[in-house]
Amino acid sequence: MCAGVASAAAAVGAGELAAAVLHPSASPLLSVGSLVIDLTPGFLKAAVIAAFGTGDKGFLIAVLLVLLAVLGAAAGLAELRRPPAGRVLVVLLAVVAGGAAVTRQGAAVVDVAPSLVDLAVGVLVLAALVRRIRPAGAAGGGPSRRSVVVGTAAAAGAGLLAGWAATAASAGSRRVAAAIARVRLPAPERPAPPLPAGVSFGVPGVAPFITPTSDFYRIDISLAPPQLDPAAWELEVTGEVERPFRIRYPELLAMGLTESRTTLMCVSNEVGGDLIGTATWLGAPIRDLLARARPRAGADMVLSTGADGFSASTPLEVLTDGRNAVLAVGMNGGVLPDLHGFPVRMVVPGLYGYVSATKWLQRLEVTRFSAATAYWTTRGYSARGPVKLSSRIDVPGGSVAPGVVTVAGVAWAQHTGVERVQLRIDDGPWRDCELAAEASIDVWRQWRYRWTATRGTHVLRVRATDRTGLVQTARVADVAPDGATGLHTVQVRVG
Ligand SMILES: Nc1nc2c(c(=O)[nH]1)N[C@H]1C(S)=C(S)[C@@H](COP(=O)(O)O)O[C@H]1N2
Ligand SMILES: [Mo]
Repeated sequence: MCAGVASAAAAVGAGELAAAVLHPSASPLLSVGSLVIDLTPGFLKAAVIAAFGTGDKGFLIAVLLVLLAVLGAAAGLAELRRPPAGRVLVVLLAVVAGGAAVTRQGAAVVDVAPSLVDLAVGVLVLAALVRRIRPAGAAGGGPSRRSVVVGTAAAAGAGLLAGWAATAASAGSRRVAAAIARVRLPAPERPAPPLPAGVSFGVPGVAPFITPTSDFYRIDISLAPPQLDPAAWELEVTGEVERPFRIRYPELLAMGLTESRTTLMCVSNEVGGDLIGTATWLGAPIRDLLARARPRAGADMVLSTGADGFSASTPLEVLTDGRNAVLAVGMNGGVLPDLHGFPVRMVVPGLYGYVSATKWLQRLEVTRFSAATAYWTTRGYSARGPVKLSSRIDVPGGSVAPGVVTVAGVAWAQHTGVERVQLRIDDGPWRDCELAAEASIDVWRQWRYRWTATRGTHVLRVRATDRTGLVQTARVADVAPDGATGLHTVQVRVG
């Protein structure tokens, strides 16, 4: 019986931990909880809320845990008397949890993963513990009582610890969510110019011109984002400067904010990949902060550090040449979300994220490339990372019917501007595509081409040319050390 309870504890703990890491809303326990809430008749829900107030969710979880302990005990007894009945019960419980997780609104197939962890850990621990309890047969002696007790306690302990870690992690994110909800951002002192009509062709399947925050790619070295309290946040501006200083969040908000649109991209983006997005950022100009600190002659780099230990080396020149390099506090009209660096992050047009886009920012150190290296530079990436001119075919994919087909996508050359996009079909000539309106040289540009598709399999390739006349190279390069190159190529079946 204890073995059953212990394996239930270990399983649930491991599953919750997996959920906390993978996708907090996929927690098997909370999913089952939500399912229970959904299935609970209204009068009972009202009664529970009346009795427990905002503690209603705690009550529900407590009930579920007690229920799980009882079912775990039953599984332990069943497994001992009639194997594999206990393991079958564990599988059934995991199926319920997995089913609850994937049927939630907005759930993805991967949300079943934490329940699979539940299942694996539950079955393994139960089988192992019961094997130890059951006499090992005529020849062997039984296991020592001590090993059973230690095993049971270890499994239960591990489960409780994992569950506790998961709960602690999500409590932190609730605190950040509350802090974000309290932030009131000022209106921009310098609003972004209105988006010109025609920046988007509106071709279905092409990435939206402004990437919705919820779809914006996320890349960082943290399993769970650092949880910073804006009331305690302070930025240190230091290094080779005449006047080092510290600035707090309210002071930063009061600096007079700029609204700008910038396409941000990860150096790990493969040719044709989607680690790229465009947002409207609200932030304080970095050059104003640097002007206040007064960099000394000879300094050529700003090393920025985030609360997760990440750092980026950004050329001082890029931060002071007048482009919209900002300490962003807002994204797409909202407060900067925790996953994207709340409360403050850097956004710099023209550079890959790993050398410019420090999230959960805490420190700006004015220094030199010859004196300091950043996180990815010590791991095989180059110290400087200007974004490479590139383009992508978003549609069509797979197969289409013969006739006129719209081929479309995006091209980018941040802080230089896209001059031209061309498409090549099979071994044909490069043909000019139609370009959408340009919002600014700091954001991507849509393109389209009306193709009369004939039956068969065709290969489409795209290439862009930037404002300086540079033509996108066909030479294939890996993402390391300074960004992938090559032409995005897609195969289309027409029939
Ligand atoms: N603190 C911190 N900032 C970071 C990173 C990180 O790991 N930690 N990753 C960088 C990288 S590699 C990229 S591409 C961008 C991604 O920003 P996003 O997650 O908001 O899209 O953040 C940058 N800023
Ligand atoms: Mo990145």
